[in-house]
Amino acid sequence: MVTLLQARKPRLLLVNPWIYDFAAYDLWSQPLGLLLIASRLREAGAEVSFLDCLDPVHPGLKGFLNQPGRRFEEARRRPFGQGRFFSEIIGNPKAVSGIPRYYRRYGVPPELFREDLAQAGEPDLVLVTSGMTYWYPGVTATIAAVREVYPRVPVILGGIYATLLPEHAREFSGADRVLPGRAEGMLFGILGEIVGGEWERRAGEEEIWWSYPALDLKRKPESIPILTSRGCPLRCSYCASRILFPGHFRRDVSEVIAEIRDVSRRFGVRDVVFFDDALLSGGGDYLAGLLQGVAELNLDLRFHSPNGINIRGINAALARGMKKAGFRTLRLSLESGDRAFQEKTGKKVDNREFEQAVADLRGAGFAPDEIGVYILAGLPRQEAREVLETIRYVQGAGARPVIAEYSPIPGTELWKEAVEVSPFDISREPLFHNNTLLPCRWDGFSYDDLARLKLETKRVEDLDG
Ligand code: B12
Ligand code: SF4
Repeated sequence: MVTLLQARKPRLLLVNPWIYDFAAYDLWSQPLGLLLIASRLREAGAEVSFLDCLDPVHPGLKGFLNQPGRRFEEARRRPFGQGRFFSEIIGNPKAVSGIPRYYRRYGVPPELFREDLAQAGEPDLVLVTSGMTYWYPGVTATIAAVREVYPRVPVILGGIYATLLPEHAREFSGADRVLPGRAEGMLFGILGEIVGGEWERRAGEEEIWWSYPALDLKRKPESIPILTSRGCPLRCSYCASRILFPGHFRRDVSEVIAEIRDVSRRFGVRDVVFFDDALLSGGGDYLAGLLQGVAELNLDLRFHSPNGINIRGINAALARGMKKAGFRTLRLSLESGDRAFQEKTGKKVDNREFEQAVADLRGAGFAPDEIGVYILAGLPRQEAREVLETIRYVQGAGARPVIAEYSPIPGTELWKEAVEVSPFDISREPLFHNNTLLPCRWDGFSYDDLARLKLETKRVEDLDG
């Protein structure tokens, strides 16, 4: 436990930055890392405030829609806590000026953010988080807006972009300090340096922060983000998990059940969303126990795993438990039905295991359309034909293919090959990591191929077979 040993509480402002992208949909999006930090800082004695540039339910948004000369799109919320962000079309950055898609700022208009900043009052320090590497222009713009209002206040940047590309972030984000890695174990030391005060930390504790994220800082929590684990024991060649969180740690199941109970009662929300890298690694018993424990609470919840889950962990008992508990969004991580692909990228699943998992889920009562299966498209030297075969294979197995376009990630095993084959200069410009661009496109897998493959996934006639 960290405690602040001084009378005056430092005032810390935490900011979730804008997303700048061609497309961004709010699939239960949460700045979970930042909300965990907020909770820890408060427990330690700091005064914490939070501004969410992405806030889709900001009351000030209504006044903006019909402004002449600006092209806004309204936020739309959907019943399960996801939906469309508010956005504005802005010009494409130079590097992607040739891409015939509208580039947008997702989140509140800058005027509104600056007003909110001014109202929040001058803090001692601003902490900004970051997501995808190719969202960095949103981070830079957010920090610039903070500087306009509070030119003398130091800004620290952390999060996924800051961890995967710390040097780039140091050069381009405008932050005073870029702190790669998890906040655990380093944030309090840095706070001592910047805002002063003695932050006492007892050695050996808090290797991982499992506190409840400070959802009360959000205007309207619409879902419950849950982490049952951090990291992943596997090493798929396209994935950054081991860079972002080396090792694999799981929480005590009773703690997670208590968190779901407390948060759902406190905020009156029913949608539980798993944010784990690898929810089912180590098998399905953990999730089966969790769902059983939650079912006994009679809370009438809905469960979602928009991040794919490890197919190997699914068995008939877990499938029945998932159905009974109210699993609504289910995504299995197959990635490809091609055996060579499975061997080459990390062997996280094979086709026999996939077919068994789908049979178990169907046996438990999930309809084919409810079993979404991620298929990775656009890996270096991957042929469109292979993705088409996987689409047909998934449909034939009685599930629904969902294409996930590959985003090359620095530091991963596949990165070097991606740099070699990409027609874009991905090692110099993170904007080219954007999956919308199909960064590793080539003659054997073009943008048109991708469009055709997406249409193929919509074919439903095979599904009820
Ligand atoms: C859950 C998840 C999702 C969810 C929701 C994401 C969200 N934020 O709302 C869903 C399923 C929607 C999703 C979608 C996608 N995702 Co995703 N996702 C993740 C995942 C598994 C976990 C993120 C998370 O919340 N972790 C838990 C929190 C607690 O960790 P954290 O935010 O990193 O915070 C810690 C530290 O970073 C640090 N920290 C954080 N902020 C700050 C601030 C300061 C000041 C400091 C000091 C420290 C600090 O301390 C925190 C506590 O330890 C990550 C993998 C990962 N391990 O991060 C991939 C990941 C971020 N996703 C990735 C990708 C590619 C995608 C997709 C493009 C996939 C696709 N092809 O469709 C889409 C795009 C989404 C979109 N366009 O909107 C990539 C990123 C690629 C990139 N180039 O940057 C990752 C890294 C996975 C991978 N492949 O390796 N994703
Ligand atoms: S199983 Fe999932 S989280 Fe683990 S390394 Fe593979 S892709 Fe990453």
